[in-house]
Amino acid sequence: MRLVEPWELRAAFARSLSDMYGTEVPAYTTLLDVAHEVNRDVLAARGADAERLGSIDRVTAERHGAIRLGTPREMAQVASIFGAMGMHPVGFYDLREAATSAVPVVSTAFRPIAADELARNPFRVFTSVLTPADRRFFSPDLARRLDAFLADREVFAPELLELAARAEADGGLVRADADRFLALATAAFELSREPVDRAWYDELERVSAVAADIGGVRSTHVNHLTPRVLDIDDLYARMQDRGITMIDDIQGPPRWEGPDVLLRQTSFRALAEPRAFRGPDGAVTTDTLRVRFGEVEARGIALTRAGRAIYDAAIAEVRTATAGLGAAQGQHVAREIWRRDFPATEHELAERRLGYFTYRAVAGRVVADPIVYEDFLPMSAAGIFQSNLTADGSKDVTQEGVALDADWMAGVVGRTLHDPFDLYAAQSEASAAQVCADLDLDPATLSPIGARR
Ligand code: OOG
Ligand code: NI
Repeated sequence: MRLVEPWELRAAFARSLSDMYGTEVPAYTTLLDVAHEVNRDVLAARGADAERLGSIDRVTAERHGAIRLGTPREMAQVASIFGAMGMHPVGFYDLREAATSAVPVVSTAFRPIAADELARNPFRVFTSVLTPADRRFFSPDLARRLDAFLADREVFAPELLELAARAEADGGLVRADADRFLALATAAFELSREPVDRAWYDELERVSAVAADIGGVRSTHVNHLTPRVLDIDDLYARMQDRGITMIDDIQGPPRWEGPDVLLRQTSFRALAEPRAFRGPDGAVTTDTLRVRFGEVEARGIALTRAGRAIYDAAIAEVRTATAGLGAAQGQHVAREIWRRDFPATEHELAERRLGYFTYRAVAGRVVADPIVYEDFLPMSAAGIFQSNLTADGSKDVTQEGVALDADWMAGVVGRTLHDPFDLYAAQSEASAAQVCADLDLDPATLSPIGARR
């Protein structure tokens, strides 16, 4: 019998999660409508050029989700569930350092890694895990109770994990099992209706709203699902016209006339949603929590390590230079810094080896196509986390933080943790080798002559 393949599971899961989220979070549906309008208008205005960083079919279906888990065990479990969908852990993000508020998590992203898999469906999930051992946030006593609470909960049903293991071993699932797997996987990320223990939630929230969101309840949930848009400034304006309050900034590079690089993101604030709470006397009451929000993003060209170093320095300079300025004036200052530091053409990005490109032969000539950035940015991620917190929480900087790194994360998920730069470089080099073979060129002499001016 034919197996439903990993990419089909991934595409179906992205759709099913999007349908669920749309039913539960109405503002998300508005965001999708507006994103579609913007993409349609950009396509009409710019034609084929609008598809330079991905076909309109890919961009229309494209989403990233974000989830937050409590323990290494839950991380290993989700790695298997995403593994069944052909999504692999890529990159390590330390939000404890990137955020000024108390965000006691470290993260990776699960995503497809091969170019053909990305083209089929690029669904990715930013996945964070709580760090109770970090004394800057948690006292030994609170950490002990938090660990015990988390050890006792079951976020992923045994049947879901069993199907995930089977899918990974066999390279897919028969139709009936695939349907069951998708239903269970979607349900695992719905918001639970189980009453929240008020005292426990509040105690954690005093330390960190993120800690309460993760460790204050017995389940997990997707906290945003992000569509991709071709003009994020236009989307921002249209959302505000519809009366949806957006956060102040678009994170990442400013809007400018040069090539789009990396990632620009913005979001609307988490909405107050009714939730059941259990008080110390056992009585259940209704109150609200703000744990699900909406985000949108525009993607640009992946930068090499050299390009990224320029980006990181520019972003740091922008932050200092624009402190206290309004959003519009801030964008103006940022644009000036970009004009000074970044090449204004794809051609120069390629020639200076600041961006990643693939190469192909067209009529005996080498043509360079940009590689789209498939990952996340720690500063933007921290910004998105922070803009949606109800309170800053507390961080005792006199305490020593616990050292966690990419190797730690690889051990936790029990798999290779891919380095994003290595993935882009390998893709670029493979295409360069191919075009040299096709045109009988010496690879040492290959220059990205085809990149656009
Ligand atoms: C994840 C925030 C990071 C992004 O797009 O940078 C993220 C979270 O809020 O759990 O999704
Ligand atoms: Ni996000």
